[in-house]
Amino acid sequence: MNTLAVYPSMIQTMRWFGPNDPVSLEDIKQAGCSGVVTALHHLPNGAIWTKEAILERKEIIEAAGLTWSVVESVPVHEAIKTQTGDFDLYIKNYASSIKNLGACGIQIVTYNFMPVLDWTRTDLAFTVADGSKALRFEKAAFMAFDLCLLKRAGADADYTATEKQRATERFEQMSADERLLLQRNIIAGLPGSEESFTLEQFQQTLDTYQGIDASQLRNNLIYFLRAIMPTADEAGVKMVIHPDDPPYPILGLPRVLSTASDFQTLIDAVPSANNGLCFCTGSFGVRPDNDLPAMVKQFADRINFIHLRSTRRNEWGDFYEDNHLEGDVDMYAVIKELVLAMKSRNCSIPVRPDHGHQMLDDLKKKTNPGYSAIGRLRGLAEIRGVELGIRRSLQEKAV
Ligand code: DNO
Repeated sequence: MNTLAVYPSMIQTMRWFGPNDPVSLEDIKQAGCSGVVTALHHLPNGAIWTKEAILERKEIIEAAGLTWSVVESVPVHEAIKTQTGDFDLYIKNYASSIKNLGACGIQIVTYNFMPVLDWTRTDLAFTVADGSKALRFEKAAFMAFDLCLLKRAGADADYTATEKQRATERFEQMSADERLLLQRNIIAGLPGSEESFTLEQFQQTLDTYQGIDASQLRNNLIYFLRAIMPTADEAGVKMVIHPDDPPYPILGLPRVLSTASDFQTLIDAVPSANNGLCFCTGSFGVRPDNDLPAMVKQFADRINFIHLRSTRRNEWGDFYEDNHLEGDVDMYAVIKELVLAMKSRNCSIPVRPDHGHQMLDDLKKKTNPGYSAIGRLRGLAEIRGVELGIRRSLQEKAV
């Protein structure tokens, strides 16, 4: 008899970038996962995901004995975010993809509404004390990119005199190669972001946001959700928005999903139960004013996908990705709230260890930044242990 049955457990998954991912489905299975999180990365943003293409991918996953638990992501075309050009057509295409996914039995879809860049880091190989490599966002380097490499019009007004001085000093310390690497890290596209730019293209894309402030971007998001949600409801698909990473404005671009109040505004505007959240502790956790366990409690009915990762920040606003149970995120308290949420909803929610350090044998390999096998295996193993301990002690208390 499974004495823990009354406390449902999370569905353990890992992200898989498709057949070219150096981490195989067999690796993911050996890590103890039952599910896979993936997307049709080969399709351009805005294209309709046909049933044939979805089923082809689904069969590959199922042949390995796994389930396609979550789509991450069906990317939102930039025209939808700025409401320009063919945005209505792209919304229709998006709805068709959702309908097709639902028809193929895939019921959770992640997306984000971050302008231009998906997640952003300045350093993809930051060596931590134990010799493993982590992803890092260093504010001075980011400002140096903005002010000295991109030379963005308006950047000057976005920073204080002290920040500008730090940025210039940082820039002067960098070699030509380091400057190029920084630029590449920021605009050449991180895994899953689907977009990659040259410096000129990047500036042109930033320019498309002229005149779009946070309230306009929020309206565009609400417009998009109101348009697609009836299709999602009919198809039985839960939409889960991923928070901004980092969770504050960068490059003069607006942000609309960085705090609890941002998400509350979204569900007030579009109340469908399928308007949900991808609860990413690494993204939300960068802001000290986000109380993560309280957010799980507040949105217990809306969290339909979980990313567990912990960041460690300093007084400058820099952060790096720490081990999953270290850093600023109180992982025990977050997992406990998640266990309670699943209990009250009587359901299991898919989770993935979000990122991991490049470590051990993976240091010798070419890996997708953040998505090497061994670091994620470690993260998942730790999370799994914490969850089991919590479920078991709650269960024992109950009997
Ligand atoms: C980074 C990821 C993000 C995420 C998207 C969701 O590792 O968490 O790229 O997949 O923002 O749309």
